[in-house]
Amino acid sequence: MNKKRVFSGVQPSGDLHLGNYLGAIKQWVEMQEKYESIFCVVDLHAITIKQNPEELRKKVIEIAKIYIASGIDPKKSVIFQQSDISEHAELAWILNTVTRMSDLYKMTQFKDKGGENENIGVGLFDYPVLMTSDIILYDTDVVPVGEDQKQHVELARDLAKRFNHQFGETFKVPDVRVNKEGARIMGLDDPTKKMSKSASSTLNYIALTDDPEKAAKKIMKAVTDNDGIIKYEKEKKPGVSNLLNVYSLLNEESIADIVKRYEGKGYGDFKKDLAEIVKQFLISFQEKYNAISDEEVRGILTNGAKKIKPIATETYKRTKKIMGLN
Ligand code: AQP
Repeated sequence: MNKKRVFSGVQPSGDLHLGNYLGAIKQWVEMQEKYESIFCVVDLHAITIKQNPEELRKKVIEIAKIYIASGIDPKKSVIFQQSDISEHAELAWILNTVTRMSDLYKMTQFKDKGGENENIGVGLFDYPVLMTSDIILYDTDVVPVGEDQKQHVELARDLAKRFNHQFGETFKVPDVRVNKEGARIMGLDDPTKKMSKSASSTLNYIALTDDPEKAAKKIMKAVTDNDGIIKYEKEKKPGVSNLLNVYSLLNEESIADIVKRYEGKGYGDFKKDLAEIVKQFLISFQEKYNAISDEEVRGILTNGAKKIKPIATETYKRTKKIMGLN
């Protein structure tokens, strides 16, 4: 039986953080064993906000290195750069013609990123359509993402179905997969909002490229509460619950076991141990990251694009044909 296909990606903008790793990349690593896996560095998405071209070039290499250092094996999975395959943008244009303004106005991420502002870029508004194109271009079965991207994958499902209904069976309708535990890692300085690379303070997140000592200090400074009891209560104790979540995912241990171990102990002990876990995780991650050369990554991206170009070409041809285009 043919393996099911997985597709996902991360934007080469800002610093990749523990939220991106625990919410998305960590599950990709597990899934690559069972699925035919395609992981993209989505640079066309990154340019929906202003980027410095030189920085962007570097960032693409950095993200691909992060994939590999996290455990994505280029022998098992395809890793490629979105702008290497022109069909992403071409199919997005076609999909624009079946997308309604009302579909996109509903997207909470667009609203969060300043949807009310008249001067906001059209690209940011259209971002979910490009994301739909990324996914359905490869006849994707499953899209593993963090909670914040779930709505976009649901739109991809709707657009694929709408297109199929209008023109005839063309696209596979993808399923979304959100990892229950890492779905939403919260900001360390404000645990009521998601950890985000565009946060105003670097105390909000732990970047995968952060100095491990400094990262440990960020854990020590993380916002908690005053009742001094270590337990998981997302609504009442968002800070402690978030730290428990990170602890559990990095140490591969259940939250219940961790809570039991810290019974009667204070936040100081708990944070100190978590700070050490984060530090050790980063040391080991960065060791792998630093062992990969830029040249190697460029080769992997080029090979990845070569490998999957035929799938994209076939889907795009099929789409044009069914619509009466050349
Ligand atoms: N805090 C988070 N918890 C769990 N998963 C998260 N993801 C992002 N933040 C969290 C998941 O990471 C993947 C890649 O995301 P992206 O960088 O392409 O875009 P994003 O979701 O917009 O990430 P950021 O950090 O929040 O960026 P900004 O600040 O620019 O908005 C996705 O699967 C995402 O769900």
